[in-house]
Amino acid sequence: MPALSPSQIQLFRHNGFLRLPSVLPDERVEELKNAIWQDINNEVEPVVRNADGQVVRISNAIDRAPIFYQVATHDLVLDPLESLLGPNIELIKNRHNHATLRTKTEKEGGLHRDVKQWSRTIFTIIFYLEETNLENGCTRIVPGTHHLPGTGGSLYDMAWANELNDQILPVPMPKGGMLVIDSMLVHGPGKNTTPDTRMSMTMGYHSVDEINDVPNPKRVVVRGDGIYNGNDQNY
Ligand SMILES: O=C(O)CCC(=O)C(=O)O
Repeated sequence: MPALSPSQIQLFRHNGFLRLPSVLPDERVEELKNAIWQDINNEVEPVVRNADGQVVRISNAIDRAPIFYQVATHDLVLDPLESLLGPNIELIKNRHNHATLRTKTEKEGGLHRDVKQWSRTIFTIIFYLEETNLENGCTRIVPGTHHLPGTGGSLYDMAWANELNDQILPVPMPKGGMLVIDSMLVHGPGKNTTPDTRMSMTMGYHSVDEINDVPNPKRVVVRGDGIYNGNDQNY
């Protein structure tokens, strides 16, 4: 049976986001958090630092401890993704593929998209490793904006975005919860006003490109096959 119902799929396509129906098992979340803390504390490159020099992001997550890849390809992730992307799915190594710590020091994250054009969109999954709410800066989205025109410039630069400030919605999530968004959806993290951390991991996925037969080392087939269906072999 498909992991998502036709109504859930339709809502995702209409609104550009969907809370995945399941929550990751707690022991997987704890294992992942431990691995993230270990690499943050040991400052294992590549990392991103805040203005105080503190490591707040570890990049290239899936080439770190096996738990990163295990969570990114868990059945609770790939089953619903299969409902949205079909049977052949790639994990993208050069967009997202990071774990982030948001603390009181960071400003509210700017609203942005993850890709420039709707014909090249990907699907982003944000894995919440701690509960997120209004106080610790849950993700903010503007529903339906994945249907608005693409951008030629910065992913933060959308000429019409200011008109939509009143339409921003917060999306609180439980620990272990997962939010899938169409990456054209305007979104961004809120401000963490608490003394605690707000830890998350972000991954990007795509259907296998059936008309590309050039192996792409920045993509990993995580479900199904790397099919090729170009017509250059059957004139
Ligand atoms: O954590 C969030 O709320 C947003 C994450 C995000 O936009 C990203 O990782 O690119």
